[in-house]
Amino acid sequence: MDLGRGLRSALAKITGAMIVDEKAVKELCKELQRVLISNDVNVKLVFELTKRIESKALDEKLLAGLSVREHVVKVVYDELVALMGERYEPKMSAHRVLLLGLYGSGKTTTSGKLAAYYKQRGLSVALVAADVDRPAAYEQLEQVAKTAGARFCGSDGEKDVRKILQKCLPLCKEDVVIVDSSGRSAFEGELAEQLKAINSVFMPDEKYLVINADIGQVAGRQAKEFHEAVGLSGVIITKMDGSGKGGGALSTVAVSGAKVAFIGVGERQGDIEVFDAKKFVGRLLGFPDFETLMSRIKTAASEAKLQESADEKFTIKVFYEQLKAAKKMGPLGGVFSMMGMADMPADVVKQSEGKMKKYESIIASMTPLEREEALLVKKERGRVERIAKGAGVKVEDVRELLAQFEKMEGMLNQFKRNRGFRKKMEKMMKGANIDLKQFGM
Ligand SMILES: Nc1nc2c(ncn2[C@@H]2O[C@H](COP(=O)(O)OP(=O)(O)OP(=O)(O)O)[C@@H](O)[C@H]2O)c(=O)[nH]1
Ligand SMILES: [Mg+2]
Repeated sequence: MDLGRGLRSALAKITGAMIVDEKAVKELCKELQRVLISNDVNVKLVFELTKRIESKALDEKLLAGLSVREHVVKVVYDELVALMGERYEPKMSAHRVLLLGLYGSGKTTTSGKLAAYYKQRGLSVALVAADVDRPAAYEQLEQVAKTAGARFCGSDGEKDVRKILQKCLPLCKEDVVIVDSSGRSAFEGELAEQLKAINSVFMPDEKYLVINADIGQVAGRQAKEFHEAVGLSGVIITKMDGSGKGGGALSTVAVSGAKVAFIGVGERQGDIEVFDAKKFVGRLLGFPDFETLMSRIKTAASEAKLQESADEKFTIKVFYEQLKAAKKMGPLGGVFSMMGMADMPADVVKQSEGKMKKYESIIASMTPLEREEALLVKKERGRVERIAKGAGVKVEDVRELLAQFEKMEGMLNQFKRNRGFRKKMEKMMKGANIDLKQFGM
């Protein structure tokens, strides 16, 4: 399973759990272990992480205003952020960049991406072709430079990297000078010699190792190897868009001591991001940052009076209101259970704006009684036809709305049953002198 989806479904278990107690936290940790390990995160790291989550979730004092559920989500979020590293600050003044790495890792593509990145921020850029081994590397970089609007310099056919640099450095007066270097199938002596030669003539301020996310955990070892040989200032992980192993690559690089500087998220020149663990984890979990999540949950809850609706009679009208609220929350629509109510099924929330308008006119064509009793409409075909006609939609549209309503009603009933169960639990806990409130419930 994809890392983000796996993490979201693990967390949904806790936000949707009846009781957030030790057992629920342990189950969450097991689920996190499964998801992270299957995404190639190092087993030892994963166990350390879940051990910390368990102890923090259960022992740490709650922050003001957070329920136990929110506290646990926050602990998980903080620990994942710590696992993935930190935020990188790229230099925004004149500097020299060397890109290095194995075959096909994305060095040449990344040269163009960085060029575009700095150009967009007002710095002039030159690209220097110092890959002396790959056939046509010169032409490839020339093309890349053209696309990015950067100066290009190289010496076609020249095999000595020193000579290339001695020719190009005096010519390249741009703010940012980026050197693209040769790849190898594995790190070895000849490549090290070449990189050392570039190092001594070019004297780069930044040495970025370019790594393909596909290699997963091996990324950490590779970063260490290259660092020991030539010294790195950061790592760029490419192909984060297509790999299920990105989490593994990021986390092992973070513990190897190297910093993740940028991530590549596609083949085009714009597909590069400065690495920011918070943003990255936030996106995996489906929200931009934790504070935003909390505040949006709270506003949405009060706006739509969602809290009460779990006990109210569930009618087509209430359904429509909730659907609107869920759509408004966007990717947060799946965290209703955090507020003590049933999540709306994802496929129900996915209605297009056009559909929403149709639903609205369907509801407007219903009699007040029909709005209260959906069953009436369902049972009598005549009503469905009348409503469809009145709303100017097809009979199927009305049926679809009814089907969606029923789906949500089913979820809600299940949720309510759980709540009934919770009441029973409360009674039992009372007998044992345990107050659920101490768990924020
Ligand atoms: N999807 C995706 N593809 C990428 C990304 N970065 C690079 N690629 C692709 O990966 C392939 C190899 O990229 P290059 O930039 O040529 O790699 P290189 O490290 O210069 O390779 P050598 O010069 O052979 O050592 C190309 O097809 C790129 O389009 C990325 O972030 N996402
Ligand atoms: Mg290349």
